[in-house]
Amino acid sequence: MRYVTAGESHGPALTAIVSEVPAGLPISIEQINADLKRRQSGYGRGGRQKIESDQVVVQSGIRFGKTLGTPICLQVVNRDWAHWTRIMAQFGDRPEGMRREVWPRPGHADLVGALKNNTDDCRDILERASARETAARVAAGGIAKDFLAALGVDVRSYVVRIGSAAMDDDPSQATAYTTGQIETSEVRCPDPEASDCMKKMIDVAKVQGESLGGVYRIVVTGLIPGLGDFDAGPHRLTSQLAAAIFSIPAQKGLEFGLGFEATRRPGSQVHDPIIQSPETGFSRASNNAGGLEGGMTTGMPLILTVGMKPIPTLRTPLNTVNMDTMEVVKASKERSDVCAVPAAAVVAEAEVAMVLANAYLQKFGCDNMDDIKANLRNYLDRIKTLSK
Ligand code: EPS
Repeated sequence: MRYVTAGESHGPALTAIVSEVPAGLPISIEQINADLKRRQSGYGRGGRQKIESDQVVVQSGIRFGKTLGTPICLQVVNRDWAHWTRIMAQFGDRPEGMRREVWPRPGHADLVGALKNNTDDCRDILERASARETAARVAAGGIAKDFLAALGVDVRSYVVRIGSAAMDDDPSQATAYTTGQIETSEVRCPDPEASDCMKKMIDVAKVQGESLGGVYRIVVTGLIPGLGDFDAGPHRLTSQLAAAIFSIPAQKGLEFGLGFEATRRPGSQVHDPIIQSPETGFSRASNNAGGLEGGMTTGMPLILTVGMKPIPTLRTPLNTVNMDTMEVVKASKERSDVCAVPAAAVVAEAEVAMVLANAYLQKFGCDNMDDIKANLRNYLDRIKTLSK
């Protein structure tokens, strides 16, 4: 399963084409739209989210609620396009006197993108570098999530920290929280007290013209052992998950399971003892590894902890250099969010789901859901005892 997205932040629409999807997979458009809404929500979002109300339009690949095994084209309309038809016009000459963006924001793609692509207007860069594109990823990831759900796999996320406001939590507790606890919080944090602190922190940052980053966890349950491979670097699920997380703008850190804490402990307090029973087959007595050993899933929950940097657009901007005059000036003040950590976690769910869906398809075939499920059952029976 692969996806490609197209679309600028203030263009007519975002598009995702998801290909190599097996036939016969039930698709929940309601679930995809619910995820798009979750991505738009979260305390600390800016004015743009009041304009948009993201809903997916399916252009191909689905019939009577199930996939056809053909490319699925998904579209999310940009309502804001109505205000940008002149600035983002696809054809015609640039209108006389139209402002160019020549005040690149530190931390954003503006400057390096402009140097690289040889443009004197950072808008040519920032329109695509904008995190608006992640709406298309969430739509695409919805297909992967439906595929995983059909195989009994659940992907969720919650926020651990925003700025310096954190909940008291460690990765071993990551499976303890219910969807209700997470999603009723405006910052998607299951601890109500910590949620309030995070919201206060966002309020202060907003007044100061600041932005905030934070930390969130991705938790995947229902996985089988043996997804991914140990035979080559690119086949390791660990490297694929890391690439997927770092493909999301502003994600700067990633820990698996116990993460960096494992580097402080001796081996006996890090590795998870192996256990076995006729009912459950092989398992682990603990899950410090976060569900991965040797680049493969162990069958224990997959636990990723991700760090996001603060958004680069500041209402109290940092110094930059005017690209026309080379004078020191303040960076441009694009309308922006104060904090998008709760939203980034939803995007990461989609990215992780796409990696895991691919790992299942690689292992069990990819034509249709019935064959995949039969292959999966056969595999699970075999690995319970390892007898041939
Ligand atoms: C973004 C700037 C803001 C954000 C945007 C990412 O958009 P605008 O310039 O239209 O105010 O709201 O994110 C989204 C639109 C979104 O849907 O996530 C940026 O510069 O990266």
